[in-house]
Amino acid sequence: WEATGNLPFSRAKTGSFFQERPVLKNPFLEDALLRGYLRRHLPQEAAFSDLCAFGERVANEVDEWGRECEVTPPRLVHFDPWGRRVDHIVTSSAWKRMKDLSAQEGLVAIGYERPFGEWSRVYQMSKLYIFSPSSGLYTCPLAMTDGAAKVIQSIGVSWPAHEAYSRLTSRQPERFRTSGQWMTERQGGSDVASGTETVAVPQTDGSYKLHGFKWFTSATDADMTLTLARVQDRTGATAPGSRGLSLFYAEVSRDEGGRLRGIEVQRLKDKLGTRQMPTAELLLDGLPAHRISEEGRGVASIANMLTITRIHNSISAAAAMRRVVQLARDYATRRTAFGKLLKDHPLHIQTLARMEVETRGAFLLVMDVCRLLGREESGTATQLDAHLLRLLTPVVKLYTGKQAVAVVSEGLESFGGQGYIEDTGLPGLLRDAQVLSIWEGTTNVLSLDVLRCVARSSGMVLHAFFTHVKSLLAGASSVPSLTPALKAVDGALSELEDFVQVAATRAPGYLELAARDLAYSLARIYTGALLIDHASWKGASSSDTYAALRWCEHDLCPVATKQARGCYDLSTPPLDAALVYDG
Ligand code: UCC
Ligand code: FAD
Repeated sequence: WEATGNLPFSRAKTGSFFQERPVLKNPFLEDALLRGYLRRHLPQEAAFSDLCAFGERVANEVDEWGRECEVTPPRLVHFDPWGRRVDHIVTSSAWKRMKDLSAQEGLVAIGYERPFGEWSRVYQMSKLYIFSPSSGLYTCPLAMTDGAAKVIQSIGVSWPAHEAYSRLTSRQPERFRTSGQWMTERQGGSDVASGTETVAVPQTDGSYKLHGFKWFTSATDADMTLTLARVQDRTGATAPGSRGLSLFYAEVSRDEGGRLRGIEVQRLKDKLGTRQMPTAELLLDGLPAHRISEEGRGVASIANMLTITRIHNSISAAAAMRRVVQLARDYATRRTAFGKLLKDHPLHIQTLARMEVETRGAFLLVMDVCRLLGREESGTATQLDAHLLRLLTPVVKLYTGKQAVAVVSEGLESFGGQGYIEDTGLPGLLRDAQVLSIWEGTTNVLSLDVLRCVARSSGMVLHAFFTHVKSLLAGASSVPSLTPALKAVDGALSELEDFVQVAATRAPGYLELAARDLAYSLARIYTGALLIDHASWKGASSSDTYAALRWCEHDLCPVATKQARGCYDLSTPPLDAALVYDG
């Protein structure tokens, strides 16, 4: 070596080996399940060609903008050079391009134009699913914009919100506007009823001025917002609790001096992730607003927004999983260890296959909720569909939010040390996944929402669940290769029925302790049935069958397993507390 001058590292300080990076290809063409699902349910050339073209654009153009959003986070300018208060949230040019793109691609509009009838939500969410991991978190303002449009539409599009509705659902970039969703105050983000201190002071013209402090407001560069406040009576008194809350529409505007009307931006949050997007603390000091719900019907009226944003959240969760799997499987064809490519190490591929199973389950679960939403909106939903939509919305949000963190974390590890390196863009996926289980209702709060909707429907939502799962299983009963999976879901369903019967005889605290495991059981059983149903379709592949079989190896009904172990007995809370506070 010395004689030939070919010493390793002799000329280059860096050596001569450079690892090839994982390549993002068209996320639509790379996704067999997405295409299979659409071939089955929405076999429309127009949808396919649009998704394919959009996927191309995401891979070749938009993904870089997303990266630009990440490395150019928003900043807050409180004062202009001459000392005037301006509270200007400066965002990157890529963030602004995302807004124009969103309008042009109809990422909100599709849900309201309904080009494919009851399948329009599936089509819209398929676009968002392709877009989300490259969007620089622009999917967050889009979720809230969609939710606001839905609320305005369901309340009745009248003055002053009718103009807002047409802008929120516009395809013209110059007309398109986004909305915020300001619910959280310092005292409570989950317990909005106790936590909301903001008051609405009636004005002589029928409008209101809002005074309060909103502790988390995301995508605060929005043009308008929906928010909650308590209407003051003539004596200045307000009603406490949920019944005191009303829903308001407010525009974010500036006076002639360039100052925000009735708002001071206190500061931007310093966040673990979602750094591409501003999240601000806002002092509302006389914000002009219009009440759009009946007095005291604020929470019930914003519930439509929660449904939409929770579905968007679940799309983002499934999309994050899909993206990390796509990148990891590509990387496995480029990286060599122990003399062969990673793709030729069975244990590595088993790891990726497990991630794939989770991703497929999440995808089918969220798409089924989109299907139900589409049916509700196009007037074709049965009572069973309506019950399922109510029950499954918190279930899909809580389950996919948690899965996303697990799958993306595993995904990062599949790149070895490079998965931990900032400028690969990979760590951002994990940071951004972590928020998915926190905002829009934490896992526990949504588990309790499941209990509440079961109780309020007198069990009808559960009845719908059992009926629909059984019909999915019946539809696949003639496919022998799926028998083990069918047996597993069928058995889990019986266990769940037994659990429900036993739980009904117990004190209320029993169900509260079981709430999270119950929600997980609902998610796993329903997803198992969906995977089986998809695999039994005539156009399904052997991988679809394999995914269903693998999913059904999970403990599909953890609530029954833990019930048998006495985990919800009322003797456990003091023991849990003693354990937590031990020492
Ligand atoms: O985090 C936020 C924005 C983040 C950015 C957006 C990201 C979107 C995804 C992007 C992806 C990249 S905004 C803040 C979100 N905050 C929450 O989600 C709050 C979490 N807490 C809850 O969900 C609680 O369960 C509350 C606030 C709903 C509980 O309040 P109450 O007042 O105690 O609720 P009640 O008494 O249970 O319900 C009051 C009424 C009832 O109707 P009526 O009076 O007719 O019986 C309920 O049936 O509201 C109805 N209701 C619902 N209806 C309550 N929840 C729902 C629901 N989920 N669906 C339908
Ligand atoms: P808490 O309610 O204090 O919850 C703390 C813990 O207690 C959680 O683990 C929760 O699960 C648990 N817990 C609470 N109640 C119960 C119970 N009854 N039983 C069992 N466990 C319980 N909000 C907005 O309104 N608009 C926004 O735009 C917005 N953007 C956000 C952006 C980011 C990046 C983040 C992180 C948050 C944002 N939020 C926004 C706030 C978010 O919605 C809340 O943080 C969330 O709803 C939780 O509320 P909290 O922070 O008050 O937590």
